Amino acid sequence: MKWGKTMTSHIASGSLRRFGWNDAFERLATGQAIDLDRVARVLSAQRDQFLVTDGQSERLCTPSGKLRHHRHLDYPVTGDWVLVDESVVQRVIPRKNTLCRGEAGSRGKQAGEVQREQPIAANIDTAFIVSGLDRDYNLRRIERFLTLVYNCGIAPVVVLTKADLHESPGAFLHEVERIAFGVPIVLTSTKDGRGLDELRIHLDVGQTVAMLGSSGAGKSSLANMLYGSDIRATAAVSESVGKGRHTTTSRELIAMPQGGILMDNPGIREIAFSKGGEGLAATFSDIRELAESCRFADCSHRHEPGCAVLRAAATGELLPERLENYRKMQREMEYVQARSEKSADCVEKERWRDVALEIRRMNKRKKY
Ligand SMILES: Nc1nc2c(ncn2[C@@H]2O[C@H](COP(=O)(O)OP(=O)(O)O)[C@@H](O)[C@H]2O)c(=O)[nH]1
Ligand SMILES: [Mg+2]
Ligand SMILES: [Zn+2]
Repeated sequence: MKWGKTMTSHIASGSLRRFGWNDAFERLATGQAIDLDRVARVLSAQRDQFLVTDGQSERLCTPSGKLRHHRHLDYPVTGDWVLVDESVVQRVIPRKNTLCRGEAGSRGKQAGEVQREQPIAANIDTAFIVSGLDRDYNLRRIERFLTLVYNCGIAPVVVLTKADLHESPGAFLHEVERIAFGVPIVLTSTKDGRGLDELRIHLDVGQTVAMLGSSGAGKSSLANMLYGSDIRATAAVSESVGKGRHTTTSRELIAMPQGGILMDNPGIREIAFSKGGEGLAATFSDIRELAESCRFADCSHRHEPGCAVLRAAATGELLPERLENYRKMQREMEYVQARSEKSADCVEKERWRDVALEIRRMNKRKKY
């Protein structure tokens, strides 16, 4: 145990690695003269309380006053590496990537007031886009998740669960292959264990995998199968023991026997687009390729003459639903982009207001 006590940084680094610490973070820490004894990873985050681990033991921490009062600073989220003193989280170590929450229905609600992207999880290597081969199955939703995941700089894997419900689930696999170019697609079933070995590859030592998908997709069942015992309450369990057994809010990061770290995060299904990502281009590489043959370089593929994308949609080469989904996300991203420019402007104004106050204070002091 190293809380409060000191430990050689070599040992500290070793324990942290069990939770995904790696050379890149270590270089960063060394560059910022961060004492590894104070580093911990956030297993779950509530408003004023964080469950963190140093790789050896867990503890509950509170945010420092500085974190609490300066909302422009990174506020800890699940998956973050943080600096801890006693039981107080001092700050977040720069993130590799971030998943952000969308503000559902907030478009246009707050006229004038701009909300910023709200991070919900950080430092993720791979995302399992979990989709049940039941009513949950929806190609457009998979496209959406792919775009979101690419946008955040995370590698996607499409996981099609409940394969046991079908005679020949391979047909679904082929259908998804046509919208997820070059993405690993895995058919799984917790009834017969198929596909689990393919998933385990991604849970290699130091790798953090987040499971995204609708409620009921089979994420917790998958976590249990991969772990080898029931560590997550599934819908089946909740039903059998009745209400009041919702462990989904407790620990969101699980150190897996394979050496990797799995994030079963219920809130994650609300993720929204962040600005400036390459998600659309990566997910819709077919549209991007078609666009190269459009007459105009800045073709919006909506009404222009000589548009190769519209032509492909008309001939059926490109599915109209796919094009529609692309446009929908394009509009959302344009909105996010515009909003973030606006919010940068607000932040700048805020900063200047602070500077102006400071100057006024200094001038006052000078008078006496
Ligand atoms: N037939 C079948 N049912 C499954 C499979 N995986 C999960 N389920 C069921 O799907 C429901 C939702 O599973 P759960 O893991 O709680 O989903 P979560 O909300 O994504 O965590 C439960 O009733 C599970 O028993 C599977 O591979 N095959
Ligand atoms: Mg669950
Ligand atoms: Zn075009």
